[in-house]
Amino acid sequence: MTLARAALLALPLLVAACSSSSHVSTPTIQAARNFHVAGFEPAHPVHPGKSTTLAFTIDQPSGEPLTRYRRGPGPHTGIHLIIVRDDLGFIIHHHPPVPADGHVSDRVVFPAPGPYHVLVDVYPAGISQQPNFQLFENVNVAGAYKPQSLPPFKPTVDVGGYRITMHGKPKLRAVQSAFLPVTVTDASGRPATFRVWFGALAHAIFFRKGSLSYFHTHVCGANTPACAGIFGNTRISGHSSSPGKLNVGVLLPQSGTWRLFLQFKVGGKVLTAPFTLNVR
Ligand SMILES: [Cu+2]
Repeated sequence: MTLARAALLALPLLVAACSSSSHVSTPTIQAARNFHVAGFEPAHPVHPGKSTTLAFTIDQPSGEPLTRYRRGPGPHTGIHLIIVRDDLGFIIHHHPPVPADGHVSDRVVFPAPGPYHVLVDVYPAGISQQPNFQLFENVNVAGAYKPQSLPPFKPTVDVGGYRITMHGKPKLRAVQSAFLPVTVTDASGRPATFRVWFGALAHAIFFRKGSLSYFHTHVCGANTPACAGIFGNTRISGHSSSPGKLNVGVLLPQSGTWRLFLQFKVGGKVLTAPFTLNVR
């Protein structure tokens, strides 16, 4: 493994501690070095707009497939598949079920041509020193690809008939926790009612432009057991106690330009609101 690759691996693991519900102050990169993705499909370029089988097994250091995953309520279980195009123009977020033999198979529609970064966030059972870790794959989607540059920060995003507004321009600094106040209203201006989706009221997924470093927090409510996560000694999961309001916790490890994909379920559908954030 090259040094750069090792550093890349270490960063997502460091921040991954946030998405754990246990107390983590000394993250380790050991597990990611020893576990790996086996038999990944698709092995060849695929076509945009077509349902594609994405399949793999996580192999343990012993060479045996990992078959025991954390289960139960809350978002910190099983396998999370988070796929972004390298320019952060698209995101796909699935929690595919893991069958008894550990062989995961999912159907994915890649929306447009280009290179995609496939992040597998793994929550194994019975590894107390490390609640989760990430592994990576790539998929090439055939066709003409021109990377899109990220738009500057905009406080308001309209998606799926809803309006998502971030209040106050965020002043973010690397390795400093902060909360971003967000409101969501429907077409008539009424506060949206959030439904629990993958164990949380909202998922805040952050990727850094260029390096694709990753960070993930949740917004929890009264009806989301095991949702909160702790990073070091800092509780950074957000909370929502009234309709239409989300307080999004953030703690980014590096300066740079980040894309936040804020995802939640309202009116029977999952919406994704992207925001560009600058971190000093
Ligand atoms: Cu999540």
